[in-house]
Amino acid sequence: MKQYPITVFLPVYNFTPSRLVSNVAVVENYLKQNYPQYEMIIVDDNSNEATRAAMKTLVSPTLSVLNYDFGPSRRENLAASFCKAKYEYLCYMDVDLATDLNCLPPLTDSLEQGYEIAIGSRYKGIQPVRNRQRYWISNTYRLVLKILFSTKVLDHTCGFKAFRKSVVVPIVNEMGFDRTLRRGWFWDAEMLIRAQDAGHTINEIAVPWKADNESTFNIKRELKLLPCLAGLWFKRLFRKRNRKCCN
Ligand SMILES: Nc1nc2c(ncn2[C@@H]2O[C@H](COP(=O)(O)OP(=O)(O)O)[C@@H](O)[C@H]2O)c(=O)[nH]1
Ligand SMILES: [Mg+2]
Repeated sequence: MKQYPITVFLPVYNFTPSRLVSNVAVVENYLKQNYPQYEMIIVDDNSNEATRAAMKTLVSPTLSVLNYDFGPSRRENLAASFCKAKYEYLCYMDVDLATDLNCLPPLTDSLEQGYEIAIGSRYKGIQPVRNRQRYWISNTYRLVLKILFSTKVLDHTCGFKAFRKSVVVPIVNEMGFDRTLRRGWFWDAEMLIRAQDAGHTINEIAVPWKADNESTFNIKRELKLLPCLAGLWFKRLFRKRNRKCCN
């Protein structure tokens, strides 16, 4: 049993109702056995009726549901919810439980040891089993991030991350809310790039990960993130130039 409490965010969008109910029960059971105090917060991004109805059946003093009528936003509403966490250590995880729950304590222990951010990584030593299309998209994206931002992180996108609230909330505020919802999954990369620029400590931990058949991934939608990616690149370029001018 750990010595510290934790807030767990579960982002949800149009998820099979029966799986939602059983997976939330699995998470709750795991937290009960491993943490002295915990809370779970479901972040629903304007899901369909069936998913919302399933959420209503999930009544527990340790669970709350935040229903947004603006979405799907991928990460915007999730990030905006971080300030509502009751505890200093917070994490989010995909509700399809693609990452083994036993990987959660190493993440939160890293925070306890002094890291400010701890992230699950599917590319540390191992390559996740994925279909060919996702494999190439994912590896191309990783290469682009490395070339453009010199990031040290190997896997920005894994939906299994933990933060100190006092560190992540200011970053979220600095990033602002993208009302166009174009940023999508790039939110994760932008947050980690900004965190590295600000000198925050990040522990990247290898996690086993299994691809789930239920996926909201859509390449046409994800391509909308490209202007956001270019925007951050230019912002950093000008910041570097200004710094040089001042020196
Ligand atoms: N709140 C919120 N959650 C989302 C959205 N899209 C996906 N999710 C959730 O994010 C997690 C990962 O999504 P998934 O479709 O499995 O992505 P994949 O594993 O990369 O194919 C799951 O828990 C989804 O229910 C969204 O727009 N808003
Ligand atoms: Mg998934």
